[in-house]
Amino acid sequence: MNPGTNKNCQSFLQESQTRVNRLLQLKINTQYSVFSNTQEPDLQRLKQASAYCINNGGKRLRPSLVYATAKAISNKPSTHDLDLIAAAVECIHSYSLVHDDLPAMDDDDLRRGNPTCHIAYDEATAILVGDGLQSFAFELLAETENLTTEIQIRLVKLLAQASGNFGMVGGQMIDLQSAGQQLTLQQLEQMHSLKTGALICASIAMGATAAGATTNELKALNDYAKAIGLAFQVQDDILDIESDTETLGKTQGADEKLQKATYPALLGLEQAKDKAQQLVNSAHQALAHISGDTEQLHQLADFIIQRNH
Ligand code: GRG
Repeated sequence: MNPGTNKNCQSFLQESQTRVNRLLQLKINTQYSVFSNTQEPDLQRLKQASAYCINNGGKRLRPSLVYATAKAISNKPSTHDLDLIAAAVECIHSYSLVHDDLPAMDDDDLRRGNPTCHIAYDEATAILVGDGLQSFAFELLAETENLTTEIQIRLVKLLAQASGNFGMVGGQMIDLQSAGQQLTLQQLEQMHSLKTGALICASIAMGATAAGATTNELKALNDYAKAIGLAFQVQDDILDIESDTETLGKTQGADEKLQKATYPALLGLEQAKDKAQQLVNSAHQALAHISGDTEQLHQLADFIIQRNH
């Protein structure tokens, strides 16, 4: 955990990690239990590789946002349903990292401090792991038990839109196309709002939707989400310069090596830091419109720019 992180936030993040990790482990085991009797070695390899990519020490920021948002709105959703929603979001995130690391994309060999999936296994397996995690996410959403069908469908739509062509996939495409090119600040912002911002926004919108948020609450939370989503990316760019490979758990300096447009490259390091802080300030302001317990959302906003990996 980061040395600078508030103690309450640390324990909340740890609690969220425990909850979502337990659910994911249980569901992966259940999913494959039907095959283990047949001793099917190829599926065992897929199971092992999927577990490798899911259980490798991610911060679980997006699940934490699901939990914190739901708490800010109501205690309506059951613990199990929230765990399923949090796990679904994390599966999409983990799949995106597995595919992002592939040679055809960012071509990285280190992720969360371990060899990337295609290095530990092989490229074809890594592609299938990502594909499987993506489908698994929607299966988990379909397993929620105490939500109305209308809410379930809204959750499916939120996650599909955020991860699809007009969300994460589209953002990744823009990112790949723009390597080596000069982007304006506006273009950079648009790319990140799709590539990483959309899934962060969806985590918050999904927690809020499951908890029965009103239109006004959804709007305030969307403002919060957009601000922390962008702050997250600005901080990621800063860490790529200031941190080291061991702390990051991925290759430091990769942005520069791939000639990626970044906030520090466009604004300068100090101004990038100011921008991250301004975004977090506006996230705090957005929460003023929510009357429930927003303490954890405030802490997560701070964590996003205090994190060291
Ligand atoms: C392959 C369709 C497709 C999309 C990939 C999200 C993404 C799009 C690529 C990730 C590239 C990257 C490293 C972006 C920087 C922001 C980011 C998502 C960092 C990793 O997220 P964390 O810090 O990771 O939440 P952990 O490991 O803690 O889960």
